[in-house]
Amino acid sequence: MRGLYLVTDRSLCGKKTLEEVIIQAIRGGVAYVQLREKEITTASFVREAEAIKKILKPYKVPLIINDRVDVALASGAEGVHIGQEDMPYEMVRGLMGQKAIIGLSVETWEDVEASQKLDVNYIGVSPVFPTPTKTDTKGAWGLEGLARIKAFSRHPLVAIGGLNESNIRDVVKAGAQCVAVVSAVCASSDPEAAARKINEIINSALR
Ligand code: TZP
Ligand code: MG
Repeated sequence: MRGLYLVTDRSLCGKKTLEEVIIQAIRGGVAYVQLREKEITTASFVREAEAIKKILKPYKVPLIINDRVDVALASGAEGVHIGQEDMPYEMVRGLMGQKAIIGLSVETWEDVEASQKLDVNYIGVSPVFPTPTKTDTKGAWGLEGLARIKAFSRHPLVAIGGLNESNIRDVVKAGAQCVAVVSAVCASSDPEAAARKINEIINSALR
């Protein structure tokens, strides 16, 4: 996992459709797209996932579904992102297969320790900074927490929460090779330019 990871939020897209935002973000260099839906029906979620899967295919950008293994399987998505209260990792792996990308959010140090035993593809360090986009979190890791996880964990880290042009360099320097954003791209008036700029910051910090 490396580069910019877009997590979607249709409520932040303003007048644009989610599809438009995703296409623009891909043109700006997004490497992974996670479809995150908390309020739509299963029928709509599956239709949406299939449509986005078609959009991403020519760009070879993997589609990751938040929480829902059934939606991932039904839409042919490459991966699933699970939280601590979702289906347990081993079951997700059993259903999705060896090649799937499976990410797991870590919110506490106990979560980080427990993740060492799991063959997840990445852990989502959640949240790095407090964010209005997701408020049911257990407090923020900060740059020190991120660096502590980097020193301990065997997994690639995806940083998420409150990340934008002003702090992404520090987050990469603290140990995240992959940076996930919601509002910095979805709520931007120009998602392509926003993604391109963030991508440049990540790549220059990784160099
Ligand atoms: N998980 C942890 S923080 C978060 C999620 C989905 C939201 C991040 O949103 P933003 O707008 O990039 O701070
Ligand atoms: Mg979840």
